[in-house]
Amino acid sequence: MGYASAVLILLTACTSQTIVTDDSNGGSGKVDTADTADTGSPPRDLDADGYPAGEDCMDLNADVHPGATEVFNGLDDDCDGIFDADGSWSGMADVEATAVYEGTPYAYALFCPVTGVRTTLQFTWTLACTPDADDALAQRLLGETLSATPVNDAVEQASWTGEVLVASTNGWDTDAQGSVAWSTLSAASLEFSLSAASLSLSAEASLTRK
Ligand SMILES: [Ca+2]
Ligand SMILES: [Ca+2]
Ligand SMILES: [Ca+2]
Repeated sequence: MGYASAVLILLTACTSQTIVTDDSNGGSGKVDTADTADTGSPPRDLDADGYPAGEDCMDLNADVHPGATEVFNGLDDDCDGIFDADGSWSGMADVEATAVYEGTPYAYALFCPVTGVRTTLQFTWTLACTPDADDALAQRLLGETLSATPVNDAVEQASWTGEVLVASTNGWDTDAQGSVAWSTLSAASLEFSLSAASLSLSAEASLTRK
């Protein structure tokens, strides 16, 4: 064997030995060419809506993902952290009250702020009227402040109906019947009324979400 042939055999032997030294794939003896490109598992997208878990706040519902349309369903459809019409609400109410004093009815028209906070299952709100401080009879009949709050603040998806507690700082209170109807995620109308021998009252307000 000549010198050149010996070197060729040696090089061939060394090359073969180098290829099989990677034994990290379980000892199969095959070259693991995927090692350098292996960056872990691909992102999960269980509902196959194009948004992987993490970015998709509900990866088991293809209707819920960033950019989806938020609707009244108790879910955060667009994954922005806000469910349905949750948030702070406010508006002004036109309130008409007629109080009977010594057989004579006295009518008052008031413009009263309403503030509320909606969470997925509740809408807590308060109306607060302040009759004319210079009108002694209004103060006597209605009080310094006349307020209204829902007795039960649990809401359906886009509506609420129930009893409203109307209370005066003069120390009396009475029940009214009311409702709130959401026309959109950012607009709602509120109304309530009562009719009793000594007091009748009606209130209407348009509310908007901040
Ligand atoms: Ca998804
Ligand atoms: Ca949302
Ligand atoms: Ca929703």
